[in-house]
Amino acid sequence: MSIPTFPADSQTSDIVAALEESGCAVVSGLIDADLRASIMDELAPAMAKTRVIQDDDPKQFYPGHTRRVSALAARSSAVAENLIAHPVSTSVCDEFLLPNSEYGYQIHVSAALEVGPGARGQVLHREEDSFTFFEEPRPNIIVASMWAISDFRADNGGTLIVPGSHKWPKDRVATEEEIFSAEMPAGSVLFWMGGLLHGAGSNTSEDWRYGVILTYSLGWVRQEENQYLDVPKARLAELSPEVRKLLGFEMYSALGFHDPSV
Ligand SMILES: O=C(O)CCC(=O)C(=O)O
Repeated sequence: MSIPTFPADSQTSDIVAALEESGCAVVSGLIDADLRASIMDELAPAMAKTRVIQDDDPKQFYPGHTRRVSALAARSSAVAENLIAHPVSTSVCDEFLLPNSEYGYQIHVSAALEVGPGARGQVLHREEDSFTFFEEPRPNIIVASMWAISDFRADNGGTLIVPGSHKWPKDRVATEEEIFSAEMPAGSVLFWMGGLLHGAGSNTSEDWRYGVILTYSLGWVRQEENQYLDVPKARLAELSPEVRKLLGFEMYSALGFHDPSV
């Protein structure tokens, strides 16, 4: 098994079929250099204020020589307007999440992730690991995406993926031969299912790897990232209704009412 790769004009049904089978898929050529530059410019002030983890503690989830900035809907119009509701992402999520969440799905996590020279590989994990109520393999709860803002290579920390592991029982451990690096040119997106083993790769190069992770979850589960605290009301008013809904600012059936007079 390997990571199936598709050009930008591919049929959603082909991407969905690959995701069902392998649990992962790359779609290349989706965002241009200007948009990538705008994303990096808008996130640069927050990135500059973020400490690069210096001392690597192998027990820590985030390896040394990496940094991350979250709350992307608040911080970047380029991400909010172009990536969160990207039609390729929403068509993939429609297929996998709507059957388990009839009123819609939501952003689970938004973050820009930089992997610097010298970073070790991240421990392999599943995005759905918080949902221990369900036994593996779980029903589809999460679809994850990673936008390549820089090139992703095996030597600069490209995401490690274990194709097929979304169908594995909990305790099966991946062998070296089963782990693949998601190599993709800048402008591509990697999708993977929430039950798939993955993690950031090690960076043995001189370059920083720059990705934007956007994960989507069923509308009735708790989001990993707290959008209600991270997106100020004034900023919310600037976002499109589609993006506001994706951030979780619309009721899901009876869930999520509030009193606007407070
Ligand atoms: O940076 C990557 O390639 C993967 C990151 C990841 O899986 C995480 O931080 O949960």
